[in-house]
Amino acid sequence: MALLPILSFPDPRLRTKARPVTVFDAALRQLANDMFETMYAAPGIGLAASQVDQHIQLIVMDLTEDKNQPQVFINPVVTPLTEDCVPYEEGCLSVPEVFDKVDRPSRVRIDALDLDGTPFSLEADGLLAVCIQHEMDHLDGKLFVDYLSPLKKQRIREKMQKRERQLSRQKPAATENTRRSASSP
Ligand code: K1U
Ligand code: ZN
Repeated sequence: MALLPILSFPDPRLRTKARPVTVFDAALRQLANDMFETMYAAPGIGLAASQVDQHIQLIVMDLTEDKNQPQVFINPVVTPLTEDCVPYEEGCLSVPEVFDKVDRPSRVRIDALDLDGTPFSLEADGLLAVCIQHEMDHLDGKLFVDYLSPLKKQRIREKMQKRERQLSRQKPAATENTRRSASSP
């Protein structure tokens, strides 16, 4: 098991579109396990492979406080089941310490594969519906800050860049992220 570095906004690698998974092997299982370890340590309730610079359609999630209901979604397709949208104060491990309201359809159907490549479907509402839509956006290169006003997004970008500078002063080895994100839009 390994803790993986999580990319931070505005790193341009977060804008990469994830490709479908075609091989269900030990390496995929290992990546999913490492993503769970990374998500639990953060701590978070979801993580898309895009956030750890692996651009495949793989999402891990665990919405429980006891961290005992791990869920894996591979090549997921999410279909809204209602036009009703509900606001939820979202957070993101790639935009640390920022929370804001996003409106999303309140009920969705999820069609996905598990780690063996076996298809499954479920209907989701509440936090599961919010979280899967947030993670699907990651696979599509989209972030929750993209739903906010340009002014809010700019302030968040500046806050992240300041945070990145402070972190790289404390820990010079963390400069790779800073270099890559400094020139991004
Ligand atoms: O994708 C991510 O960046 C993970 C994100 C998922 C998410 C949370 C809330 C709404 C939509 C999507 C997080 O996990 S942020 C951290 C968080 O919400 C949390 C952390 C510890 C306990 C409970 C929640
Ligand atoms: Zn996120």
